[in-house]
Amino acid sequence: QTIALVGAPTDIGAGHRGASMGPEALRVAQIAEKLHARGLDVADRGNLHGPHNPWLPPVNGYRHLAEVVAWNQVVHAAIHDELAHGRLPIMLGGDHCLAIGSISAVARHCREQDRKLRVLWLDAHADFNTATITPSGNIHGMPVACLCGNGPAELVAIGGHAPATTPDVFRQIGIRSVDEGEKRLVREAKMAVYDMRHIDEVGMRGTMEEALAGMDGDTHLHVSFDVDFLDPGIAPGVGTTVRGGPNYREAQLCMEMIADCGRLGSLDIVELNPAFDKRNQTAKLAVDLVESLFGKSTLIRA
Ligand code: DIR
Ligand code: MN
Ligand code: MN
Ligand code: MN
Repeated sequence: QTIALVGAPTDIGAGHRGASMGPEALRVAQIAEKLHARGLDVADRGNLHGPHNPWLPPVNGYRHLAEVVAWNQVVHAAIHDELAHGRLPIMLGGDHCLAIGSISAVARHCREQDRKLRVLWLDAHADFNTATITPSGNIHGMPVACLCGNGPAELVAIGGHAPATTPDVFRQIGIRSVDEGEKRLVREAKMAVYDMRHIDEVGMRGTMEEALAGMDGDTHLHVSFDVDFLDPGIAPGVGTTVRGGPNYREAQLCMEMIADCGRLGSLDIVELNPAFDKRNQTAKLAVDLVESLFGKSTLIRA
């Protein structure tokens, strides 16, 4: 199977500029070369194109809604095309609003192939905000809500099927920042949130066993990796750091256990912001973790 790298260089949904440099930082950190060295077939499709960031304040609770819609339409088409040709797409973001396009494409592909969907949402944040409760108007705080039908019609209907998916497909891991109004929506949706307290109490191993449970041979696993999932001590290169995230070993175990389950079908790497980084260390760490996600391990494992 071929891995397709799809760059989406925009910070259109974020509250800080610079995630638009994420795709190139991941390439400089040799994401293609490291995956190729693992014996994988990798094709770098280059970058998608979309509107520039006008850097305007929110209107009716959304910043840059029209531009966010345009970017997500382009992402949806590109990711769906890769899946339809049997490839494993890795979307190189870009901010997390782009997961509306990528995950709606994965959900559409699963409907077409009659497969089940599981989404692991690795993030410090629940990204379940709406226009009325958002503290920022930034759409990167809203993609899970939009994918579940709670958002503007233009985003909820991307890909033609509204809503794209339902809360029960999600497993959120590493969460430690949920806004006041957002807490109620997460609870009402019965979203499976494995927050940092859960990881503290049962460990990363127990958490991942729960998050990966119940998949079968017909399940497509999508991983949406917001780099702010990681503790800022090891991953400073993001716009919205939140202290108290998984450390290096916990993050490695998380990725290794996903690799071991053998179901990975698509991946987003989002919110990497080189403007906040030093010597590209966060991109290098993300690539190191992606190697583990694709099966790199210290020993040959039985
Ligand atoms: C915050 C930040 N919950 C918001 N969200 C972020 O603005 O909605 N998500 N940074 O990654
Ligand atoms: Mn996020
Ligand atoms: Mn398809
Ligand atoms: Mn986040």
